[in-house]
Amino acid sequence: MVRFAHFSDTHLGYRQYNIEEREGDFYETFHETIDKIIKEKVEFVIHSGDLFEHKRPKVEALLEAQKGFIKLKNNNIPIYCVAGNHYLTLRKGAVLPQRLFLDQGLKILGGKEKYVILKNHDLFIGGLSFLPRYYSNQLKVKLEKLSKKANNYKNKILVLHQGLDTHLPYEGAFELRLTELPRNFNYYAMGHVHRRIKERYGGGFLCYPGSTDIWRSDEVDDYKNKSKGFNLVNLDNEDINIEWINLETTRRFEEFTLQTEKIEMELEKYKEMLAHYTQNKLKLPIVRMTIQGEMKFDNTYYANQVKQALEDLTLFYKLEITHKEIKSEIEEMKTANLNEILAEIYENKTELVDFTSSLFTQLKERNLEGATEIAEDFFQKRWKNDN
Ligand SMILES: [Mn+2]
Repeated sequence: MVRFAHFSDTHLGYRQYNIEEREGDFYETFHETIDKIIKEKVEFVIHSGDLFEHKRPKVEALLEAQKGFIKLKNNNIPIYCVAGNHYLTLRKGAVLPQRLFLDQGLKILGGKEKYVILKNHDLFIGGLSFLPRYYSNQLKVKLEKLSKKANNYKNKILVLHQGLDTHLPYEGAFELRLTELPRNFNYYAMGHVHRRIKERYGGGFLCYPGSTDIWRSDEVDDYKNKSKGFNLVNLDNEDINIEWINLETTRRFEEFTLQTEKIEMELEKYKEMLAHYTQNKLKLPIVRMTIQGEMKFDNTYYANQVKQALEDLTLFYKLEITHKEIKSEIEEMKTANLNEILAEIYENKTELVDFTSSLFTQLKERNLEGATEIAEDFFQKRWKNDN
């Protein structure tokens, strides 16, 4: 029986809404995770990518990571990690920031070395760095190789930072179909999707532990249902026990709706609801407030009312004023996924679809180097350089 912890998508250095406290929150949940992992007396830890928010992390983020890894090292807990999409770069000579922590027991999988073997447990841990959809054929070849190697061992773990079609269907952002994953592993330690997912696959379980903090507001629902945290895994071939460990330091997000007709009454109600944060000395929450209904006054009037009520009771609040008519128009708009649109434009020429969608994803993440690499690679493959 081997016992380990699995976490992911810590995004150290991320400063949500450009608020200093939100950057601090991500450090705090990271440290809570590390401290809880140490208490659980695991043999090793897996981190499935997006350790940092930026490809060139700020010094504060590097220092917090270092503190965490030193704690693990002092407890003799090695950490195995892969690189996520936040630092994709395939260029020769590109250096991952994780390399700073090699002396603290961190091991990078997916670079030169793609697996480690823990002989005492007859255990194979294989991992690959994130690859955009454009390279999905390469990804499949690499997976195939790892899968073959893993077959010589009783316990097999695969570490990936990729989106699967079954979990990122709408964004069209997946790089791999679930059915393309080799089936012989016992634990699939996944990163990239920020929701908490645990499902049966192949010879065991496929798990996204999700991010350790709320990175984007569309994670709030999942957080409310399942909390943020990490996985504690006991593994003995196909006998697997996975426990979800929840974090307590995650700052709360609240979502409120206001009807303009009853604005004063409703604001009073929300003020009362929010008062318990201060009373119990909890971190002040982040509130998303939607105002609906007939607008007797202009937006500034409503904005001021909300400001007076929420300013002191929240760390930050976001106000959205929706007019009924606009809302119904939006509801009628058809949802479309990027790859479906591209498939239509390019008449299903997969190579072009994958190229454009990978480029789009990289640019959306402001990863110019990643986009450049994909573009250069694409043109080199298709056309000979004539100069
Ligand atoms: Mn992420």
